Amino acid sequence: MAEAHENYKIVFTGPVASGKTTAINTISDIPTVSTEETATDQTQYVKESTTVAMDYGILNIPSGDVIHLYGTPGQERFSYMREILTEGGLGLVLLVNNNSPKAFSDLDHYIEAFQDFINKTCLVIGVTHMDMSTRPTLKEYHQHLARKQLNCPIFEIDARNKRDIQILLQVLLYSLR
Ligand SMILES: Nc1nc2c(ncn2[C@@H]2O[C@H](COP(=O)(O)OP(=O)(O)O)[C@@H](O)[C@H]2O)c(=O)[nH]1
Ligand SMILES: [Mg+2]
Repeated sequence: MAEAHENYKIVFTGPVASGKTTAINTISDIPTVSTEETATDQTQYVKESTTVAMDYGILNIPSGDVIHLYGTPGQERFSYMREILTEGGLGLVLLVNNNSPKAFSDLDHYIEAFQDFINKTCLVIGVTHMDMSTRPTLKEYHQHLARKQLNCPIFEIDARNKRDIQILLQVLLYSLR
């Protein structure tokens, strides 16, 4: 009889243009489901289209287990989706865009919004767009998190780079053990 394989779920979150859709596309073994729609609120000034509902992809890992990848919607008016998307999730990948003047306040906002889920599971942070803006540095992120008594893995990543996303997910899975 075939061995039963597990299904896991990991949630990607972060502000608009932090790389959630790209990260899930980069790593997924199936064509991703992404519900993009022309933005109607203030995000239209940032990007022409944005994810209104969620992103979804699948990652098959060598053990035969399957990781389901969910990206949260960027816009605040879809915040009710958080509860649904995090239900039964293993952990949270929080992406922040270093090429944004709001990088730290975005970080704080998402940590607070997902506080209950983070307390129950675990968190890794990926800082994107460091090729476009080198400040804040990773050290400054660590100092910022330390002031909030938060100690979690944080990496410089490019959401278009498969290896970078693999490392983030591996660290998340290791911190669960
Ligand atoms: N230069 C650069 N572009 C990136 C990086 N990560 C993602 N992007 C690009 O940033 C844009 C926004 O990413 P997207 O996945 O749509 O963001 P989302 O709104 O969080 O889903 C896309 O054009 C990505 O290719 C990065 O580290 N550096
Ligand atoms: Mg998106």
